[in-house]
Amino acid sequence: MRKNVIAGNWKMNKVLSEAEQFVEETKTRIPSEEKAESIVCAPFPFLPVLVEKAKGSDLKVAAQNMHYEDNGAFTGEVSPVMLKDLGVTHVVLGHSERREYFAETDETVNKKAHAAFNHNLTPIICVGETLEQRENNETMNHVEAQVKQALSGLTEEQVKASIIAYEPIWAIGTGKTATSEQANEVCTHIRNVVKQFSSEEAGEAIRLQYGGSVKPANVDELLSQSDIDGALVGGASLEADSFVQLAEAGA
Ligand code: G2H
Repeated sequence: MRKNVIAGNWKMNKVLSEAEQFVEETKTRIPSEEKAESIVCAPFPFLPVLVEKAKGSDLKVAAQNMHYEDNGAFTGEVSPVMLKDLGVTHVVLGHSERREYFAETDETVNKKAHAAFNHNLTPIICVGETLEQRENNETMNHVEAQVKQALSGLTEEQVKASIIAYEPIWAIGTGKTATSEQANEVCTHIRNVVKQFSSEEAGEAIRLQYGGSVKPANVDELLSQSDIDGALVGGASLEADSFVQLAEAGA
């Protein structure tokens, strides 16, 4: 009933010509939007060109971050108004790399989630625990707190439309994937938290991705889990064939 959503998070990789070539090579090979959603999360300078290139196809273009204000004296920042104006549809919020290196907090993630919905952008909200938190059995409490703070104040309809990416930090770019059972256990918990926090219907509707060293070889097993509705993929999304395989797995 929930449509899978496969998002490639390029992070700070590629130059414009490579990004354009990627869209050219993938846009006609990904599954139709009715079967699964396929998204590329690209660096800011590529966004207008990629949106234009992807027009008429089922490929959607996302940003990897944004500010929560519409405009103003925020040197170096990009606003939701700018993203919407370009034709961007989704925005990644609170990725662990932004939390670690750029002082992103649960509070700013929440402000950004509100700003995204105010401008008709779908947020992909990242949550996840460190290795230390996992070893101290703090995973569920930590992720629960992140989810509640990120979604605070959103309407039920907005919660339903949100995407949450569960990315255990110890599995990001390390080659260590959480087992599909470990990933599903946390996603089930997130869904239950959303059911209590918002409504039963919102918990059923919200889509939960797993992220952390996802690749064509492990995506099927992850997606076969009851509470995993997609993947947020870094390294394995950079290459066109690999991205197409991942997107096909979502269909
Ligand atoms: C986790 C993921 C994409 P990778 O950050 O968001 O990256 O697939 O390289 O672990």
